[in-house]
Amino acid sequence: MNNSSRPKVALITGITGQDGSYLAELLLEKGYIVHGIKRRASSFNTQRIDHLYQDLHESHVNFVLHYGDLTDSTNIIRIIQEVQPDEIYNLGAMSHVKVSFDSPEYVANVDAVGALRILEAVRILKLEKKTRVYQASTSELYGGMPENKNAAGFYDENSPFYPRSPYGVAKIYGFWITKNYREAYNMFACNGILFNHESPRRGETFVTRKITMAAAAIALGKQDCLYLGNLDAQRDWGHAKDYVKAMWLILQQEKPEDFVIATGQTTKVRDFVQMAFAYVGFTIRWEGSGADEVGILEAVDEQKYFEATGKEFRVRGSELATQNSELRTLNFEIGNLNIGSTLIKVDPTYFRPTEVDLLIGDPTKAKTQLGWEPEYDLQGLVEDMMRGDLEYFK
Ligand code: NDP
Ligand code: GDR
Repeated sequence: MNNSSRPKVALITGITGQDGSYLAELLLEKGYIVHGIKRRASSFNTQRIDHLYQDLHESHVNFVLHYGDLTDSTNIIRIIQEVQPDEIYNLGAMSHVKVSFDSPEYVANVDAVGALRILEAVRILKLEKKTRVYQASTSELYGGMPENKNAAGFYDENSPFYPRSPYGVAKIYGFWITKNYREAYNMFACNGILFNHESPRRGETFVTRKITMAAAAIALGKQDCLYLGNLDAQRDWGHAKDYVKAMWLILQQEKPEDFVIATGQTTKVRDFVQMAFAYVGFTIRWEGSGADEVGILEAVDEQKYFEATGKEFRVRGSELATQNSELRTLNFEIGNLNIGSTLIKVDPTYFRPTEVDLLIGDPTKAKTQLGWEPEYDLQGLVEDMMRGDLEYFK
């Protein structure tokens, strides 16, 4: 609620995505009326927010969805005019870095010009004094250039940008146009420069979710092998639930400013693989190198495996299987899994034409100025994602 005790009104683009869904929950908890823009699709795209749906025929509706698209200015202007939001969170984007190499022009239209369309709509409607705008900027702006880290070895609010993908290049326009509208028109428009954040709701083609889904499916005998790209890429991974809190805090400040949101820790993709598989008791051994590298099941902690899956792990063997029908059933349930099985293979299809090798952010400004503190560490994130995916596959 604000001073006049009228509930605040927020508009979220990208409400059907990972962050949009957590942010909508957070704002509803805080008493906001939440409006969201969803795209018309031939199949359902609202799974992450279905639990928030309200029948518009009910009396006290505080969650409303509008059909729209960031490529359509007239639609954006009309929705903002109708909603008269106190806060806009522009989270809508084609957010997959690898896919941005396949559809660069579309990415520019949505991720770059889309941000402009939001800001221009606020200006055209003369809402500059009323409406605050959050722009979803990203650590991809830094491009992982080692020479651009600060003296302590982190990327912070003052580090230079060097984007390495059509996605990063589009997002750099979004960053600067937000800053320019702040300076040119005195708008309360801010960038959150968020490092990677994940959750059980993460899209299934991003690397962390791909790994946790595969670890769960392989442990349950529903998948044989996981194909990955660059195992040595390093990312600063946090939990999306923590990061949407920072988005809100950024718009509650007295002055509009930009903030880095990160954990300050970086981890290799291959180590995230180890952590996810360790949740089901598996140890992975790496063999080979480059495109020929594989991950092999070296050992299984049977107790951990049982706690995570509810199944007993037994080394597969034809003698055992013929002697004992119970074991035969268990072996059947866990498919072809065995000590020595190749569980991970590198597939160069997933390599990127230009890669961001390492990202690590310095969240000091957010911690001191916003009072932001994440609740999850990486281990907590992995556990949350593994629990979700084991549940899903069971
Ligand atoms: P998701 O990919 O999960 O969600 C993207 C959202 O944007 C979806 O709701 C999607 O709709 C919507 N969208 C895509 N294209 C359009 C369009 N043309 N018009 C309107 N909406 C569109 O991303 P996240 O939730 O992970 O990220 C949210 C934002 O934060 C994005 O802008 C992303 O680039 C940025 N970001 C994300 C980080 C992360 O680690 N997650 C880190 C830093 C920045 P649909 O469901 O129909 O596809
Ligand atoms: P990223 O996330 O590109 O950092 O962008 P992603 O999870 O796609 O990749 C992270 C790193 O893992 C390597 N990798 C793979 N990536 C994918 N997707 N699939 C694979 O099989 C695979 N194998 C290795 C990648 O090469 C990369 O180095 C995310 C998105 O949410 C952006 O929208 C956001 O802006 C940034 O995070 C911060």
